[in-house]
Amino acid sequence: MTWVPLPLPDTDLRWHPAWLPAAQADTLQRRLLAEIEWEVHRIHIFGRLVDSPRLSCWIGDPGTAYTYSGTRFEPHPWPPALRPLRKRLLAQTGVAFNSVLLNRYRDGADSIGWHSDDEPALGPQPIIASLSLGAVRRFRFKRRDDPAAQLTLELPHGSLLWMAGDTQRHYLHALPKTAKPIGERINLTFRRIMV
Ligand SMILES: O=C(O)CCC(=O)C(=O)O
Ligand SMILES: [Mn+2]
Repeated sequence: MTWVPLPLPDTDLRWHPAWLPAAQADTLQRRLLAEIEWEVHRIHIFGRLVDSPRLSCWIGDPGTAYTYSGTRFEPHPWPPALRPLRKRLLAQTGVAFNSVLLNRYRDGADSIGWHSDDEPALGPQPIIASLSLGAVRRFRFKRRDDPAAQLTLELPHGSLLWMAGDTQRHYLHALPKTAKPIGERINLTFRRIMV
């Protein structure tokens, strides 16, 4: 598979703007909307427990409980719609992802704030494969020790973004709110929890 490298110093960042053909991406989005038990995750922000501004579901193999933003999530089992994707990722990248966080942004008011996916359970150099479905949203990186060092991407339906190496160590990322009238988007971040 041919990745397009993304030019951000001290990262291993690449993407595939059309990893899933549009028809497959449509079907997958429809199935996930219907089959996933979408939940509002309660997370800690600045010491307060709040509803996150999106819907989510943590899925994984037994033993892949995930703690982020101070809350622990037990994994839901893999739904049939996701099993072939996980196999395809293994075949194409050699990485045996054992979990995936699904986020559903119902409209432009849903978002995810600046963070990095650097939980200890992901190891020192987390490998994350991020699949986007639905409305195109802006995804931003900024360097921790130099906030002027930034990269902005528009993540289209069916695109796959690869974050590895020291990406999480040096950079934060976010999906900001938008005032544009915009439809639903689902994002899947495949991860490997060290069990
Ligand atoms: O929705 C996205 O593209 C990113 C989601 C994200 O950063 C996360 O789940 O940690
Ligand atoms: Mn993230």
